[in-house]
Amino acid sequence: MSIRVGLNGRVADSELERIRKVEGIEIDDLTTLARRSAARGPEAAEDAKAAESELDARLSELEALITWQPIPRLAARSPSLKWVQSFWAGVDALEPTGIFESGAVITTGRGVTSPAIAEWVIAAIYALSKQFPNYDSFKTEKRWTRLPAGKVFGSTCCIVGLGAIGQATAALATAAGMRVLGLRRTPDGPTVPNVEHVYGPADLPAFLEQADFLVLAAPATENTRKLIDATALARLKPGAALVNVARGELVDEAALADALRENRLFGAALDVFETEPLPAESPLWSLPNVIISPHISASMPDFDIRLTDLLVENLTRYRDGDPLLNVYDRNRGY
Ligand code: OXD
Repeated sequence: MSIRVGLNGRVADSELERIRKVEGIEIDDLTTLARRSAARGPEAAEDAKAAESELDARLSELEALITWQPIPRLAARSPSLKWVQSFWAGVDALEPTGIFESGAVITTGRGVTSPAIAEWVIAAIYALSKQFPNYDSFKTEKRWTRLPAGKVFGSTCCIVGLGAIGQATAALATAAGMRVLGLRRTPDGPTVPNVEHVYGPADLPAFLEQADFLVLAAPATENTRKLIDATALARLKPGAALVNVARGELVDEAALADALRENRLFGAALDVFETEPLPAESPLWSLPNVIISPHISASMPDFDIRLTDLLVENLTRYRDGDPLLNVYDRNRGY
């Protein structure tokens, strides 16, 4: 008998075909149903209700689920679920679904998009350093004003989080001639390529004081929420810049806006925010030398192929009873 695995998320047809070819697995594509059941507004209400009850019936039969977006009340609606594979590296969005308490194994998309995110970080570091956001705003005024440029080569890149994204960033930062320091939960773990020194959470102040570019690449956990608050920002050198590709929760956004407004920081590149989409009233929108992108640093043309490589591998392992890749550990928070 085959294992029934739900899929909630779009992948290219060619990749869906590869997933469906894994023997012993029956894929139930719930993507459209989940989208219909989440539709809001009076004209969608009837269809949403019908979709919701069909989704309930299909969820109740699943042994595993591959998901892009969290399905509301997943644990209650899918009591026989033994495994959930997320598209994402960070699985914090699954928290309200109750799945962490259900005993199901959760696996993440760790590593799938880390090369793209590392490229975004380095592109942002160069753009901030060379003042591209300011020049871009001058264009609208046809203004010819020269600004002092910073230098990336020889500067210090401090990376919080040395998982797949942190390590890919460290490799590119080293190639750009930067000195790389890292901070992670367990400083005494194995050495990390391209990282000169690994600090632990207790050394945060000494770590921050060295940063020309502070890069956040750690998951949102109890220990990292608001890690970069007003006190942490005050530790940074005048003229340092912040790059956040982790989660908005890691930063106190109001304190960051103050530090930028008062020119204590040189700039910031932000792909993630406390609230997404970033509300129109956020002061970050109008601050100079701030790069804002809509949580897309992971975007890459071959995402579906790389994700499918992981899905096929983990589906095969699950079927064969072998250890899964990227198992999420709730105690560590990643
Ligand atoms: C992730 C992301 O994969 O935010 O978690 O891109």
